[in-house]
Amino acid sequence: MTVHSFQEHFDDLIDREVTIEPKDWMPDDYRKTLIRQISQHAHSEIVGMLPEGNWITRAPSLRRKAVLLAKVQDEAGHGLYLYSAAETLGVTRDTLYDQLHTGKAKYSSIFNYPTLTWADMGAVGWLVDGAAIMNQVPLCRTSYGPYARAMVRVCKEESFHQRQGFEIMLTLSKGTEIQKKLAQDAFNRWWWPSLMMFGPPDAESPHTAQSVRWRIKRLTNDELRQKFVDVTVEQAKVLGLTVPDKDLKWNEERGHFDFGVINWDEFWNVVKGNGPCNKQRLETRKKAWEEGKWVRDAAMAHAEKRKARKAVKEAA
Ligand code: FAQ
Repeated sequence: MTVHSFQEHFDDLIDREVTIEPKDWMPDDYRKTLIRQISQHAHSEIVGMLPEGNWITRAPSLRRKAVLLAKVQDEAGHGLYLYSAAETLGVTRDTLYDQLHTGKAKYSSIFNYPTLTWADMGAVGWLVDGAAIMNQVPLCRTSYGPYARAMVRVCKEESFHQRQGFEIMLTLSKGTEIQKKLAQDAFNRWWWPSLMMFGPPDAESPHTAQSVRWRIKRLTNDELRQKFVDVTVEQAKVLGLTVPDKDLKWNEERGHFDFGVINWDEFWNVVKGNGPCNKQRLETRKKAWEEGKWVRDAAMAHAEKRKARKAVKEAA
């Protein structure tokens, strides 16, 4: 087969919606794009454990603590599925961690904001996990098999995460005046950064057009953002909370909500490392990596011993 016919075969699989598997031929740029997106996604999951991990010891009841702990552990699991999916493309996990720790790799802007009150646990679950699901459900049909399959399980768990966040917001918004104020304050702080999670506007997104052609992305950044706004505004009504956007208005003609202008300077500033918590998040990840070295070394030594014992047994 010539490179040309490999390319034709690949294009045909994409057109027929047949997933691309690790051993299939794929264009270099398709591989690179997947490694970039899947690894950024994996980093987001494990850095994303930090803002909520911050509240595990301060959860207001044993039930809330158990639920939050389970949710944060799920995010670690999501990171692991995603790192494994990235490894099937020929990159090592050590390389990916190194890119995260040296600041070369991106992770979602949203995790560089602080979680100031318990209500933030509600807002993060409701809005951040809500935005994550909106983006990830279409990724269950992404063209790369291992990524699509990882997303199926991730989405089931994200759905529980979103509901637990919404339930915290519902409890607070039906509580005392102070609790309602806390819920509204958390909503005010997390709304705009959640809209930024979907990435820059399509017109300024360098990767969207090609990723849509390769069926890596099934919907564009703006399409997903609009779907999120339409769904979440209705949920805010159920909570009795006010969307912090004076320009928000139902547009009969479009059949969607119009919303205000997103502060893209803030977004790029956070992406470039200058958000409120970027430095703290990276330091925490690096410290966890360094302090976990003895665990990795012990696991390797144990594996070596088992291998040696097995070899002796087989030789006998
Ligand atoms: N933050 O051309 P595009 C979660 C970068 S998981 C930082 O539009 P693309 C679960 C982008 O990488 C959240 N950087 O790029 C959870 C690119 O930079 P590069 C993560 C961003 O890839 C919940 C440049 O801007 N989810 O929350 C962001 O086509 C609670 C140009 O952008 C995923 O990763 C951003 N928000 O579209 C965990 C989903 N947006 O690489 C814990 C999978 C864009 O050229 C607690 N990823 N950039 O240097 C995707 O769907 C896509 O990669 C997008 C970006 C939509 C994020």
